[in-house]
Amino acid sequence: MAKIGATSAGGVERLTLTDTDKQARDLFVKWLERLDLEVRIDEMGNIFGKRVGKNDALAPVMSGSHIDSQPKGGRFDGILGVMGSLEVLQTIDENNIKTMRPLVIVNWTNEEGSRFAPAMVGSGVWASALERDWVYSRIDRNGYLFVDELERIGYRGSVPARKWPVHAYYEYHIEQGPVLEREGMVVGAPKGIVCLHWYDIYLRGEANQVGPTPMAGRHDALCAAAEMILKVNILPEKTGGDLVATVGEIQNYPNSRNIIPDKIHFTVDIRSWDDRLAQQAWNSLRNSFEEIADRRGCPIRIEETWRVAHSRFDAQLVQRVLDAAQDLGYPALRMVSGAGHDASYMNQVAPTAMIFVPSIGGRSHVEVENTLWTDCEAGANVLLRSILKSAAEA
Ligand code: HGY
Ligand code: MN
Ligand code: MN
Repeated sequence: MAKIGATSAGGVERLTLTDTDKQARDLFVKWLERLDLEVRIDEMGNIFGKRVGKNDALAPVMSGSHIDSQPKGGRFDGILGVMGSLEVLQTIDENNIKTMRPLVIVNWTNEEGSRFAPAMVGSGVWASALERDWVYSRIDRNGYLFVDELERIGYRGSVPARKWPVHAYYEYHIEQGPVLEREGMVVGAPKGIVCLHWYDIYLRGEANQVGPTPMAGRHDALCAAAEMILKVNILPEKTGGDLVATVGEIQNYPNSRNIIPDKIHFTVDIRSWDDRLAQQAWNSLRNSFEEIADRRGCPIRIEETWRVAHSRFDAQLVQRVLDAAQDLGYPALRMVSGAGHDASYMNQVAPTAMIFVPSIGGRSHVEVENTLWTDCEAGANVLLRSILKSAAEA
């Protein structure tokens, strides 16, 4: 899989709905068919592979994650959970195990939200948390429409992207942070995922020639943005708690060294386990943005693009992950996920838990993202055990 979209520095670039996403999807579907799974693709391009159970009328146990990546992303984020689930199904097959409940593996469309915002739209529409046609209408920075790109790569399925009963959902994923490595743990069992708030900020200034235009009276949109971006960065220090706040993306127009910038777009990402804290933080940020915009004569437009409340996973399933790790002799830690995952939405419609393995150096969303193969194997073993336990439940 890592050959598809491979970058020169050892990472991958498989932006959602691009040709590399398509190539990876096609390979994934081939592997599903090789396992004689019943393959379904829904209208969001989510790919499901189903293995029948002895009592096929029972709600299935589902497991999966995402194939798409960040630009210059890592070889493990998302794909580890897809390949881990595939490995579990292959292992069950090789051992001629017939589970009571059917098993379903899934690849969710556009978990990353980098090319088309927001993130997790495949699982979000399936879980009825996001509206399909709104997602279809999203546009990337080159003006491409989500639905056109989904059509173009041939993954706009006919099956409605609408939830059906799921007995348990497991998502296997790298931690993407420093905790497991620092604590010397092999497996992480997140108790849940923080809330995620995404905002888009648009500023208008007044373009002019940089030479003759006096400093006084300028409406420099990039300076207004710079002041706002520093406010975002110092916010967590002021609020305290586990809040994180980041500006990751910015477009400056016309971006010419000798024109005063007059159009800016930048993004704000705020996260916390405490939804109230995140909301308060945003309220105070929005007030300071408006004051800066006013003082600098740069009108502001704010889009509240996306919000997902913090998700507390099913305590019994989280304990099952910890027990499986313990049975297998892997040191395990209960923790919180600072990264968003499709499990946030799945948790709204089915009992959900995740399995983490360490990220070397705590790095992720970078080409040097890496995890020991022995840790990958440990996580897959815990996933296998957890799935088999849930699949045997009446
Ligand atoms: O934003 C996230 O945490 C995830 O990569 N979508
Ligand atoms: Mn991910
Ligand atoms: Mn990611």
